[in-house]
This record gives sequence, C-alpha cells and structure tokens, in this order.
Amino acid sequence: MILSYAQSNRRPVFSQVQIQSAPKPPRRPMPTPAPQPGQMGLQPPMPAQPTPSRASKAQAPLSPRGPFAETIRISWQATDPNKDDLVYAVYFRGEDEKTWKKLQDKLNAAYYDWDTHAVPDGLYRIRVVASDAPTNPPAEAEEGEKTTEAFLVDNTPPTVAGLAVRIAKDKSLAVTAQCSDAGSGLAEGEYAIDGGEWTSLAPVDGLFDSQGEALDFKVPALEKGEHTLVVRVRDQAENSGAAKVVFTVE
Ligand SMILES: [Ca+2]
Ligand SMILES: [Ca+2]
Ligand SMILES: [Ca+2]
Repeated sequence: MILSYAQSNRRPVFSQVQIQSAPKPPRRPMPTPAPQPGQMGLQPPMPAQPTPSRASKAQAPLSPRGPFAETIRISWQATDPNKDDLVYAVYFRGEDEKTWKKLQDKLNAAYYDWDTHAVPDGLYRIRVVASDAPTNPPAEAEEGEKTTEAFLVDNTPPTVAGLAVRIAKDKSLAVTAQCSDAGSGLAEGEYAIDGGEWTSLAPVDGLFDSQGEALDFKVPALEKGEHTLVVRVRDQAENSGAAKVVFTVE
C-alpha cells in the first residue's frame, strides 16, 4: 500500500537579516564651522586628511545595533524548502510605534539600501518578508519573515560650543569648549591650527564616551600674528561638527 500525501508548499526561511552602513564614496566633506560670536568672518582652509585613528576605525566591524547614519544596507539570506523563487518586502518600525511601515516590496535582490534621513533619530527595527508567490498559485503561496534587533539611527551632528583660546605668558594656548551630541554620543575629537594637520585631542575626563564632554587642552606656542583654530568632534555614528575661533598672538 502506498501512502500518498498532497504535496504541501512550505514557507521560506530566513537564516539572517543584517544591517550595516551602505557602501559609500570617500568621506563626506566636513561642515564649514560658523565663526564664534564676535569673531571676524575669516574662512579657514579646511584640511582634508583623515586622521590615522579614523582610518583604522573605519575598518573595524560595525555593531549590528549601530549607531548608523545616512544610508544603511539591509541584507538577508533566505531559502525556500521547495526551492521556490522568492520576492521580498522590507518594513521598518520605530521602537515607540505599533505598525510596520513599508519601505519597498517586490524586491528580487537580497538587500535594500535605506536613506535614514527620511526618519527622525531614534531606535528602529527592520522586518523582511519573503514570499514564494512567484512559483506558487496565489492561494498556496507562503511567507516567511525575520525582524532585526533594535538599532540606533543618528543623523544629527555633534556640536562644539563656547570655543575659546587663552594665551599664556609663554605664548602657549589653553583651549576650552563644550561638546555635545544628543544621539549616539561623542566618539573622538581633533583640532587644527591655521588649516594644518589634524591633531587628536582628549576631553577633560580623558575619554570621548558620552553625550557631553568638556574640553580644556593645551596647544604649543605660536608665532605672533593672527591664527585660526578649528575643533571638530565626531559622534559614534560618524557625524561630525566643528567650531572655529580666530585669535591674535601679540
Ligand atoms: Ca515554498
Ligand atoms: Ca549625533
Ligand atoms: Ca568622557
């Protein structure tokens, strides 16, 4: 006796859904810092070399929880037990929202690039749905889905406020400022004199690791005359913000 079973369609299965920064061209230009109140509107030449610390950081694997800025690449791996062809739909949802919003459907590729400028900073999850509808009658098509952990989107650059230079008797400079970042928090800082090379700096407490950091650092003596000092900071999502001060060494 031969037992015969109606062959049933089985749903697609995800092995993973990944979030990472989308591949992008060379780093975006730094914003031009606005002159501090009371300063002349001189434009400093903007040095463009990345610092060594940044170059090595760019190669480090990113946390799947972010933070992320700009465009992220959502990619996944899904298979179908019946070897059916699959199409995908991608949804997002803010942590404080109830419904999933569709980013794109009818995708054949196993990735989607999402420009996160479309949403406010905050925590988000991504859900990808695979359907085997291309090779099944509508009534028998099945879906599988997978949802990511929450990850942080931070597109807001950090700020540098109250940048001030005090010139000591030996002509060395004492530089003070307050930096802050409301999203992912500060990650690194550096300064440049007269458009020269960037020198990395440490905050007062020794480590860029929070949403607010005080700066109070020394710069060696400079020649007499007018100089510019630019301080810039980056947040954990690699957004950067800067401030400039113009001063004269008598
Ligand atoms: Ca199937
Ligand atoms: Ca930020
Ligand atoms: Ca700190």
